[in-house]
Amino acid sequence: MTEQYDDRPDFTPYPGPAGGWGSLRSLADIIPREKNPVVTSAELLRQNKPDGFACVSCAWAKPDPTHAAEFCENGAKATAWEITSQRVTPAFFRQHTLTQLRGWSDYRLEEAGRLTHPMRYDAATDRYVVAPWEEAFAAIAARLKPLDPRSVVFYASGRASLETSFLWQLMARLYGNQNLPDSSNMCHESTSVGLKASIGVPVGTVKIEDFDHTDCILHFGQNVATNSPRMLHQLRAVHKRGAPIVVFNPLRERGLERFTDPQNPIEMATGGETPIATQYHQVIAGGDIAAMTGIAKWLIDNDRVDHDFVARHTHGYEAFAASVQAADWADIERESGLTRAAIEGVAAIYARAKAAMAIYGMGLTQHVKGVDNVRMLVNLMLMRGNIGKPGAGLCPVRGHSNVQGQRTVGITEKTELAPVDALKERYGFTPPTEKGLDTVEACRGIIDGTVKAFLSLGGNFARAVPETELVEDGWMRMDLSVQIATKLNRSHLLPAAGDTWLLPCLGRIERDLQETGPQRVTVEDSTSVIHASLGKVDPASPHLLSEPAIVAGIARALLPANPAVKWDEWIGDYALIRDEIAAIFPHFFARFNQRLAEEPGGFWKGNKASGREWDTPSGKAEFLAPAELNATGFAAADGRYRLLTLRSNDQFNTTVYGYSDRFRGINGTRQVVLMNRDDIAKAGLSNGQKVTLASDAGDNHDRRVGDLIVVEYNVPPGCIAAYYPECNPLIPLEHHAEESHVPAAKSVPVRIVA
Ligand SMILES: Nc1nc2c(c(=O)[nH]1)N[C@H]1C(S)=C(S)[C@@H](COP(=O)(O)OP(=O)(O)OC[C@H]3O[C@@H](n4cnc5c(=O)[nH]c(N)nc54)[C@H](O)[C@@H]3O)O[C@H]1N2
Ligand SMILES: Nc1nc2c(c(=O)[nH]1)N[C@H]1C(S)=C(S)[C@@H](COP(=O)(O)OP(=O)(O)OC[C@H]3O[C@@H](n4cnc5c(=O)[nH]c(N)nc54)[C@H](O)[C@@H]3O)O[C@H]1N2
Ligand SMILES: [Mo]
Repeated sequence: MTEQYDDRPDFTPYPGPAGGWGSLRSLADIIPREKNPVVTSAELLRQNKPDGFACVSCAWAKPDPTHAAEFCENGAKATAWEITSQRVTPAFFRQHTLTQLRGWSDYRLEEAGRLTHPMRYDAATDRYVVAPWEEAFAAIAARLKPLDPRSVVFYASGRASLETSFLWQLMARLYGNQNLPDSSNMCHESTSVGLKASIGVPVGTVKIEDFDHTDCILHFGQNVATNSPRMLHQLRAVHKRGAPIVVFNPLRERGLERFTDPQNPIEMATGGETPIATQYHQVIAGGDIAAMTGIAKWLIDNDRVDHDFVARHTHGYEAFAASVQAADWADIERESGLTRAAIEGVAAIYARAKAAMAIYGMGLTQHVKGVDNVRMLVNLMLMRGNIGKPGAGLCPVRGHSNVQGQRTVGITEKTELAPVDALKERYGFTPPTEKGLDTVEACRGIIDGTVKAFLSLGGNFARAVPETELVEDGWMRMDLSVQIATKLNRSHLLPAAGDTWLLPCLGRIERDLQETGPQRVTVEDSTSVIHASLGKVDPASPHLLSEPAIVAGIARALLPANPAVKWDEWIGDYALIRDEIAAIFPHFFARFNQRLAEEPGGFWKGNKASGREWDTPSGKAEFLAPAELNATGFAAADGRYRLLTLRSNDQFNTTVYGYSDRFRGINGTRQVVLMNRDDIAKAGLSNGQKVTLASDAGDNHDRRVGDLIVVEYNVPPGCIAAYYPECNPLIPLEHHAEESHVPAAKSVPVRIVA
């Protein structure tokens, strides 16, 4: 798995802006790479259009009306990746044992192409062999029936549609558990927990129109050009209006510095570029609470707090203000890595704005104090009344294209968030109320043997989670592993001791033909807008089933007949699933099908906090003071670094499209560790040397990742950066956000072993 793509890796800083010709050139590379020429024209133009398919990449909002071409470099990669002409056929599995395939890189596995047939693992030959769908459903049900429902996990990765996700949670609850961990548990769960407590909704309050009205953006820990590139259009427009964009990020991410709009012919022709960030602050990893505390301190000292809003709409201000005033500037400077003057400069910019917006990503959520990071950002917004007016608000940038929507339709392990009464009434059963397992708890169960079966609706769980080695060992002792997927990945290569099934499904771009004709599905974007998506491309194989059909197939075999639960009818017409969603969640989805028809650009599901209605125990927005300035959850020590795990510009989570992290100038390899020049010297290392990283969590468990090339890089001292998922074996399972259980992947304590 340490396979190097190129034996001559290249580390040359990237001279250009994000977007621009570089991104078009990269597109020209991608299309032939996936061996699919049709992707360029017709398919891309249908992306994110009312009559087209919702992009399978990120969850960023689609403006209405849409741009002429509402796609981006990485959306195009995701499309090409899904509709590749490469196939993983039964012949492929005749050639390769799972033991052999475990030696392949993530890149090579997925590059092999789309899965074509339902497969059962045959332990005698160590290979996947073809099995008919009905046999798969019956065998899975036979394994599950005798198990204690508490020992079974139903994981969902955030790409699956609202329709599939609804069926998934219903199947789990009818079976008898709410062990429904979601990729969101590794991602924005800190947001869901933090925002809920502070402002009463678990999601952001910003709508795309707010970008037209904002006077200032504070931007924390999100890599726009790579992970939500279409947002560059909004940021560019904000910048052109003269509104400041202040960035906090340990790395100088190119897309936040400057951007050329590849859809703007004049900029492309003249080589013009728009700077994005007005100010760029290289906060140290885990230093954001300190930086925000400094900003808050200046606002208080200079009497720039909106006292009217605070009195009318909030609770807990006095205690919060006292804690901010007690913070010492020397501590703030040390913990943030920024100077007092720099922080005060930001505060002054922020104080001038009539409407300010806060945008953030994994740089805030994936820390031991990730929930405090989120709450502190809310505190800053509340201090100046920046929630619930045009141009203001919170904008957590979600990951997978429907990850927010899955939570909306009941994928949750928490009873208080589940529609227990509605389910009970409509389907005539008693839904489980024992709290289910989240991602970290599911991993604990896999490791200690209490989880016996794992069903996965997409994703690459074993590769995405921390503590790789123990999780993989435990995985292979389970009774059952069921993987519903489009492409081969590492989680599929870990056979359970009992049965292992690999069930290939249609992708969202593909035509989904059921009894009543072609079916649409729906997704929710980062701004709570619900969109329909209609697949147009021929399925990768005639043997594929849709995700809803696979879920229904398992459910039908597993569960006793229930006249209110009409799996067959629902699969024949997904509009009926939407009627079920509307019945269970009427406050968001009343008249679901009608609204889709009335508002082809998508409909907004609503958000109380953005109307200044605070669904909290006090009925007000809560100021919640963090206990510490440092978000890492561990102390500084000699030789201990904070490791940030990063995505490159050439991957989607564990899917590695290629080895070109263009904007960061890292090409030909992912086996790198980015280090500050002084740190390299201090550690007695040299640029280009290979090192091993070892976990320094103080729990005496030996975790190592070797063969990493030291690359001198502009990162703050004490912070080093390397790629996810290659470095996941270094993350202890118990190194997670305290309240949300999001693995703390943005500051992992490690040592360097030369
Ligand atoms: N093309 C593409 N698009 C994607 C994805 C993908 O892998 N590829 N993944 C999708 C998913 S699931 C998600 S969740 C999102 C992820 O999108 P992002 O939220 O952008 O996640 P990351 O790329 O992991 O890291 C975000 C940034 O946080 C910075 N950072 C790290 N530590 C800190 C810190 O302590 N403080 C601050 N202020 N910044 C810090 C890093 O330097 C990096 O620029 O993107 C989604 N979109
Ligand atoms: N160290 C570290 N670890 C991290 C992170 C980090 O920043 N650092 N980020 C975390 C985050 S934010 C997330 S969201 C998780 C991601 O965790 P996951 O969501 O579990 O992982 P992905 O890599 O997105 O899943 C990729 C696989 O999904 C399958 N797939 C793709 N499209 C479809 C589809 O349409 N249907 C089905 N059924 N399957 C499909 C393919 O088989 C593909 O191999 O990782 C987390 N892990
Ligand atoms: Mo994510």
